[in-house]
Amino acid sequence: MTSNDNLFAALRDGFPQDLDRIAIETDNGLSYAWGDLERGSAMIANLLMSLELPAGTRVAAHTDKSVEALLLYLATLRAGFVYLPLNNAYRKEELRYFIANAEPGVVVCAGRDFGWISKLAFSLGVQQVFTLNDDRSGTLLERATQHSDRHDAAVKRSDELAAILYTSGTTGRSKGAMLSHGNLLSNARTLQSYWDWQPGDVLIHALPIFHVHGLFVASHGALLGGSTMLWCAKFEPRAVLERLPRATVFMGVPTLYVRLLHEAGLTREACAHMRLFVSGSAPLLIETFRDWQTRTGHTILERYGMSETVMLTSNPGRAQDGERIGGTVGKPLPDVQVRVVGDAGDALLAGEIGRVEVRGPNVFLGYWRMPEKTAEEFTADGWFKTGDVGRFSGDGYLSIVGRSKDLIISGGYNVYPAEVEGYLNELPGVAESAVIGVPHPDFGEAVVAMVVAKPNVALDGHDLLAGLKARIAGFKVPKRLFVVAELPRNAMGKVQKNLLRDEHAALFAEPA
Ligand code: MLC
Ligand code: AMP
Repeated sequence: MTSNDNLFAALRDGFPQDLDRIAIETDNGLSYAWGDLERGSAMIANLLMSLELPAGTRVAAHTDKSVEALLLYLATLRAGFVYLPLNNAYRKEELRYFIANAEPGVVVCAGRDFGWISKLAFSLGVQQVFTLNDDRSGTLLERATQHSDRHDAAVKRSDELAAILYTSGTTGRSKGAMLSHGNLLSNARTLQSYWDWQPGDVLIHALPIFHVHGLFVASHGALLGGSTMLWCAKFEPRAVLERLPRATVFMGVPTLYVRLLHEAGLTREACAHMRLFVSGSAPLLIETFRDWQTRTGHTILERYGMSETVMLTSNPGRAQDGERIGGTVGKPLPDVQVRVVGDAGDALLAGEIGRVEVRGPNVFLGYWRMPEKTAEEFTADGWFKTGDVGRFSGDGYLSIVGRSKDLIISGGYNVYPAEVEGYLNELPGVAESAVIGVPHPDFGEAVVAMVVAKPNVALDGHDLLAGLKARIAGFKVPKRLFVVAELPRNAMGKVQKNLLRDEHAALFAEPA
C-alpha cells in the first residue's frame, strides 16, 4: 500500500469511531457531526477535482469565519491542492498583491464581495471565483452538493506544499511562507502530546481561521484529538463565558484575555470545568498572566510561534514537564531546536540576549517564488532567523524581549510600518510619514502615525485616516495620527523611531 502523508488523512484518523458524535457546535445554533465534516469536505474536494486544476493549484479564501470555510480548507488538503487563507479585512490593493503574487486558480469570497473580487481576480488570470457565505449559501456549496460525498485523500509526501501564509519582513512586501503537509502535521502531533490533549476535551474556538493560531494550532488540535469545538464566528467575551462550563480548552491572543478579565462573570466557578488556557501570537503581559491566575485559579500556558515555523516553544502542558512561567514562552518543543545567537552568529549562554533562530521539522519550505529572500533568512547551517530577540534562562525557558524586525503586533495581527507608510505617502499632500507601535491596554500595541505635509499644504488628519481606511484593512489604520513639521533624524538621515516611541509611549496609558 502507498503511504500517504496528506495532512487531511492524519486529521481524519483523529476523528472518533462514532461519526454521529458532535464535532462542531456553532454560535447560531447549528451542530455538525464528524460525519458532516467527512462528507462536506469530500464534496468540496470532489468539486475542486472536477475543475481539472493543475497540480499545486492555490485555492485562496477571503471568507467570513464559518464551518464551511474550515471544510474548504480540509477539502483543499484532501484534494492535494494548496490552501491560501486571506484576512477578510483586506481591501482591493492588498488583495491585488496576494492574487498577483500567488496566482491562485480558485478564489472563494463572500457573496457581498463577489463584484469587486471577481473583477480583480479574473483580471489577474484566476479561473474560478466561488462565493461562500456564513449562512451556507453561495456557489461553492451549490456546486459541491452536486458531487459525491466520498473522496480518497490525494497521496502526498510530507515535504509537499499544503498551505501558503502571507507574512512580511522589514520591507513591508508580503512573502508567502510555504508550509508542507509534514510541517503542519509534525507540529500538530507534537502539540497534541505536549499539551496533553485528552479524550473528551472541548475547545472554544473564537479566533479567526486565516492565521496560524486559529487555523492550525486550534483546529488541528481539536480535529486530531477528536475534540468537539464550540465555534464562535467572532470573539465576544460573554459568548466565551457562557461556553466555559462545557469546555476544557481555550486559545486566544492576549487581547482576548484582557477583554475577558473585564467581565465580572470571569470567576473560579465559571472556569471550574476548564483544563487549559493557551495564549500566543503576541506578548502576554505579566500582569495579565497574574490577574488571570488570581481570578480563575488557572495558569495560562504561553507559547511562541510564527507563520514560517508554526509553534517553536511552549510552556508545559503537563506538570511533569515543569512549571508554566509567566513572562516566558516556555521551552523549545520536543522536536524543535531553538538557539539564541549574537551578532556574529555565535550561540549565546543562558541569560544573554540575542537573535532567536530555529531548526526542526516545523520549519517552512521557504518563501513562495522568492529564493533570495529565503536564502537571506536562513543561516549557512540551516537555522531560520525568526527576527525575534530573546534570552534563555538557566533552566531552558525562553523570554522574547524584542524584535529585530520592524513589526507592530496589534491584537494579534501583524502590521508592518513600512507598508502603512507606503500607503500614507501616496495620499495627496503627504511628503513623508513614520509609523510606530506604542503600548495599548487592549491591543497590546497600537499603530500611530506621524505625517509631514508637502510645502504649503494643510493636511487634515481625519481625511488622511479616511483615505487610508478606503485602501487598507482597518486593523492597520493608525489609531492616532499626528501632522508634524518634521521627523526626527539621526546624522545618517534615518528616522529615529525610538524617539517617537518614547515621546508617545503614554499615549494610550489608562488613568492611574
Ligand atoms: C479589529 N480592529 C483592530 C483589530 N481588530 N484594530 C487594531 N488591532 C486589531 N487586532 C478594528 C477594526 O478595524 C475596526 O475598526 C474595529 O477594530 C472593530 O472591528 P471588529 O472586527 O469588530 O473588532 P474586534 O472583534 O474587537 O476584534 C478584535 C480582536 C481581533 C482582538 C478580537 O483583532 C482578533 O480576532 N484578533 C486575533 C488575531 C489572530 O488570530 N492572530 C493570530 C496570528 S497567528 P473600525 O475603525 O472600522 O471601527 C500568529 C502566530 C502565532 O501570530 O504565534 O500564533
Ligand atoms: P506571524 O508571522 O504573524 O506568524 O507572527 C509571528 C510573530 O509573532 C513572531 O515572530 C513573534 O514576534 C510574535 N509572537 C508570537 N507568539 C508570541 C509570544 N508568545 N510572545 C511574543 N511574541 C510572539
